[in-house]
Amino acid sequence: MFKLLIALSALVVISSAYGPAVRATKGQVWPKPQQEEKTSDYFIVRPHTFSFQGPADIGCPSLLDDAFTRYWSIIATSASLERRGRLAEMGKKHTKFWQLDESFLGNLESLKVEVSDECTDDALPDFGDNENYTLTVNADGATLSAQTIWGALRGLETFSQLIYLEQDALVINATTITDFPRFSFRGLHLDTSRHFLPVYIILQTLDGMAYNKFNVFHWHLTDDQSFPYKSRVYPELSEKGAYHPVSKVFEPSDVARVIEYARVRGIRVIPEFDTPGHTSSWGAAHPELLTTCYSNNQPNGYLGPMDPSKDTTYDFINNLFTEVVGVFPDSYFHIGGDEVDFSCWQSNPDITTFMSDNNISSYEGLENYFIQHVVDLLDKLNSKYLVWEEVFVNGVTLPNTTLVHVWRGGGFDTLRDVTKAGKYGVFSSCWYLDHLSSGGDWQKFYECEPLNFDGTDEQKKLVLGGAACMWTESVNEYNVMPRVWPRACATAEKLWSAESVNDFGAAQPRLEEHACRMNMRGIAAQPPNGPGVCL
Ligand code: CP6
Repeated sequence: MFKLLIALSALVVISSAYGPAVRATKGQVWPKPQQEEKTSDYFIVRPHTFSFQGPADIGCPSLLDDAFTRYWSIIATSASLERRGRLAEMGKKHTKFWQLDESFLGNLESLKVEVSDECTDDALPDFGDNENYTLTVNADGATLSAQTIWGALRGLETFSQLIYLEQDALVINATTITDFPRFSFRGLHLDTSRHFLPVYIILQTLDGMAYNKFNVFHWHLTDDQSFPYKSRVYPELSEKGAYHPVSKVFEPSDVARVIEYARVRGIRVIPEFDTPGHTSSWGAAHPELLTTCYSNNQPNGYLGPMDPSKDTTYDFINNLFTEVVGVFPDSYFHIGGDEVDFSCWQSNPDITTFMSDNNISSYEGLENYFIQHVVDLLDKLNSKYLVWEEVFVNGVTLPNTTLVHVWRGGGFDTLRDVTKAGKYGVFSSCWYLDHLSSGGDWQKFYECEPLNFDGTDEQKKLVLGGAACMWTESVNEYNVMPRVWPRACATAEKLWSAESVNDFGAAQPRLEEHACRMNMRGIAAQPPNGPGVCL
């Protein structure tokens, strides 16, 4: 009997995937700063006597003041929310009073913020901006110095994460941080076509991005299933192609709100209008844009990718993209180019004639013809672009400003080829947020090293960063946040922190703290490490 019990309990242990709960750290920063020194000396932060102090003569007072307001609220409400949880946990009204000891440095009255570059309140974050900052908290007080306003924003995020609750008081340790991003392109990609996502979800996503120092919101606006972008020049695209012409569309004011919300957080918004594939929804209002598919020499009722043989296709794209380049202030535009299904082109006799008339001998060549037109058009509009990797692999001539977005399996070899050709690469192959496995499921994201390919230092410098991708076939506003967070945090740390920050076991307690911190700030992040508790 006794033996049986032992055997049974061993079975239970073996079949249980988890050990003891991962204990969260306190006041650790995610993503991990490049250099950080801490001592046990500490200040108490009392939100109602604490303030941020900016330079009196700064050129971008609103950008800085708005950030001060956001971070003051975060610090102040984290105190009350955290304390409420604590008191409930302790089952009593008052916890032990703070014990003052020789490490106590007093109340922290302020964080002094310095920005050395000129800035203006309408500044736009851009490719290659300096985001460095230094933060010191010592007996003399607290100072944050940055070259740019964007670096100051990153430093404010770090400062807010250094503060934690200890015995019923908010405290911050004496700390010296020198920090800068490893990669300049740190993206989150969100598909708002497979399921419509309301603006409040996008704004929450941008909050989550700021908490993880992401700086590019890649907005996959349109796809086969719906066209939610309300265009001024072609309003019929969303009237007919959105899931609902009124409630499932992004009005111009919605788009403007997203762009501004992102901008003040130092986040660029890069829109993607995927062509020539993934465009079925465009056909609801404009079937003439799409290729008629044939079976047995007859139209079979299906429409395929855009019809590359008609000048009217390019006129249409020209009008729409001229609008879009004007609406989105970023210098880059994502033109898609992925997963074009050649079978419909193949079936259509007019396309066959067009190809022989124009000496185009392959369907890759035909796609290139199409993309070349779109690229020429964007060049005229003075817009730079990203393309999905197929565009590069198929051999389209691209200027060196193009960013090739590597997404397929075998991405390391593609990055090698892209950079060998002197093009910039952006990496997503191992960061698919829609792919699930059991548990916290971020280890595989964390253990993916984007520069793990055969190439020279020069080649590796051409990898600008990457993006975690949220495709929304099975995701809507009710499950998108916990699916993105905290798993995207793993990507954020790969893209910000030093290459040597790659120890999953060491990251677990920090992500445990960070996910709880995001919960406290209103982000529905799921638990990262299995069993545990937020205190
Ligand atoms: N939708 C679009 C998708 C994908 C792509 N483009 C995709 C397909 C398979 C995987 C990941 C993403 N769902 N428009 C490719 C970029 Cl594994």
